[in-house]
Amino acid sequence: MKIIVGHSNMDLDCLGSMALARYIYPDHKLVVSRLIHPVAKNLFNLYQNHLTCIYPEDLEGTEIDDIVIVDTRSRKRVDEYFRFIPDFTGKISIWDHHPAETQDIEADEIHQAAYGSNTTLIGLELIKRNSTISVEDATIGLAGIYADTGNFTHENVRSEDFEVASYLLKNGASVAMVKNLLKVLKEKYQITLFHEILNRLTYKTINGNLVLMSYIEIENNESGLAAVVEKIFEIENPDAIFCVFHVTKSSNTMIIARSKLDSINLNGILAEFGGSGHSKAASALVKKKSGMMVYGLLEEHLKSILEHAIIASDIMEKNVLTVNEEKSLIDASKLMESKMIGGLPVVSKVGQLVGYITLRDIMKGRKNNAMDSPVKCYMSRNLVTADGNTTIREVEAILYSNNIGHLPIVKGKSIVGLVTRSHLLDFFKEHDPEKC
Ligand SMILES: [Mn+2]
Repeated sequence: MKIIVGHSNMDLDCLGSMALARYIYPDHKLVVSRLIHPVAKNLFNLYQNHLTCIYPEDLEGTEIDDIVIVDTRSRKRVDEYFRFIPDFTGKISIWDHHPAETQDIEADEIHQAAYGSNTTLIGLELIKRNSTISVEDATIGLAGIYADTGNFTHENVRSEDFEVASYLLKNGASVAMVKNLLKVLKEKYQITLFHEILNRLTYKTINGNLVLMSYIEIENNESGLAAVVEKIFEIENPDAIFCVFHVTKSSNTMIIARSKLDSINLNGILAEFGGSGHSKAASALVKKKSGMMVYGLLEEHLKSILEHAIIASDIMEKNVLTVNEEKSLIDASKLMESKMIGGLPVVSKVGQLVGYITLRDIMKGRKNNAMDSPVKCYMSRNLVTADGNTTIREVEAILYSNNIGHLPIVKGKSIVGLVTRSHLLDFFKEHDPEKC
């Protein structure tokens, strides 16, 4: 017998890959994991008859001579199948979009590319072969691409993901169905937990970073907790979130964390608790300790390890051009023209910040034929300012809520810098590309 397998805890991309792989390997049987990730449960329930699959136990005592592995190449993640065929010596082909690692399975054939989804990798082969596929498989495949690329918004997305999505649409994939299958919080307990965490969320500013933390006790270790944390992270949009779950039955404690800043590297932070993952998504399992204690330790650890958030004085323009309040509008307008700027902070003769004058204010003076008037007659005096320690997040909020494009940074009554919208955009381009 020849078989196709994906990784344990099958997700949508894994199922999408398996559904499409059957067109490359029509003589192979699909073997599905006994573990299905909560995000893929609905899809699997809906399509399991269509997929005509067998289970790992069915492999026991069967002669297998060819295995195709999709969406993984890690031995650990396919152990569930190989356990039943310990003497397997046949051919192994791999289709995987994950990066290679040292403990990977040795295969006779490896198809790899870092596309956003693994379904894309297999879909491209079908495009090459000019294959026509069923509406059901097209929908399953499309769900896989949407899921692994975060609806085409994750940084991993490639043009090929769009190309295969387009191919699947041409083959009749239903976007309405995909939308329905992609609902993140499917289980009732996930929704309950979602509300519970929201209710107990604490907002902390740790070294200038906005960090959300929550502590919850749950009876059993349910799967799908990470999806709940992610949903809250998406809605609240802090710099990082740390949810601590204490499982009363096993008295183990789980920390699930997400971050959006390069400066908050979760992999490093959770290493202290034996955790691992990526820099922006990681988790840890702490055994046999009081949950509240773990929570307390985590908070202390964050205080000591989190880098200071970037503040206004880090990104502000320090050599701020100003104009004296006694200067004429004509002088101010010449100065702005020569520097190609639209506004200037205005200072008194002792150097205190007293107002801001823009080209628009000067236009008013021109209309009134008053270009010789001093700047102080036309400048705006209601100034919004901030001090140098204001975090970037706060600066952004100030600019947007006051609908202004420049924020003078002051020390006492003196201007020490200026942050403009373009400074902020430059900063985001480098640190938080999602915002651009
Ligand atoms: Mn995948």
